[in-house]
Amino acid sequence: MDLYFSPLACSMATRIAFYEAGAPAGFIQVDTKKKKLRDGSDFHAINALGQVPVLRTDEGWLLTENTAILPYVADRFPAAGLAPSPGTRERAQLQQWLGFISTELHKGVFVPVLDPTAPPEAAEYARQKLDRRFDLLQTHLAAHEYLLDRFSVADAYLTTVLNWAKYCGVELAEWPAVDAYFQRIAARPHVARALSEEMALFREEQARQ
Ligand SMILES: N[C@@H](CCC(=O)N[C@@H](CS)C(=O)NCC(=O)O)C(=O)O
Repeated sequence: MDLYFSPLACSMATRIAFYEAGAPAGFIQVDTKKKKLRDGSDFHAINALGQVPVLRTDEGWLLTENTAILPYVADRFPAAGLAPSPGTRERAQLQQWLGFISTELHKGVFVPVLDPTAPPEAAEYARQKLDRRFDLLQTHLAAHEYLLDRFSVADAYLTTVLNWAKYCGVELAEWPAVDAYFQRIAARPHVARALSEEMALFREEQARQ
């Protein structure tokens, strides 16, 4: 499988899933501003929206959307236990968390707050929504080590999104259980590897720009 990714973007969740699963994977870097791959080819030919992540499966078909890609990768490597079995209550709870992270945090709050082209009113509106959502996380993580009973692809996604807090003035320390969770998950060897590799690629990309 190949992952079209941009350093430190939401696509990092899938890199974490690959590393946690010990899965063989290729990584194709995308400049999401220019919509180009490193070889200069047009990323719109891969995803009409010009967004990462895109997964090219072993059969060659393309899959977009974190909420689809992450369970797909987990299901392809079941021994890693990155997602509960389909049809179970726990699997429904995984989908619930993925939906929450994707819509309520990633797109609903962090994208407008981080996007330099967002009107200040849009960023402010989104920022106002953050506290209630982080309060929900705080309550859950004060009582749970992971989002589910064990590490799952939802933790890979949430950690990827929480990693953006420092770039937009969100003080994780205001939610101590969320902060402790982020530190704990970020210290997992496979997560730490993904974070440090993508940070290096992010810095390289910044230098090129
Ligand atoms: N609906 C997509 C959104 C993915 C997304 O927002 N990707 C961002 C990076 S975190 C991106 O590629 N942004 C570039 C753009 O929107 O032009 C998903 O959930 O997978």
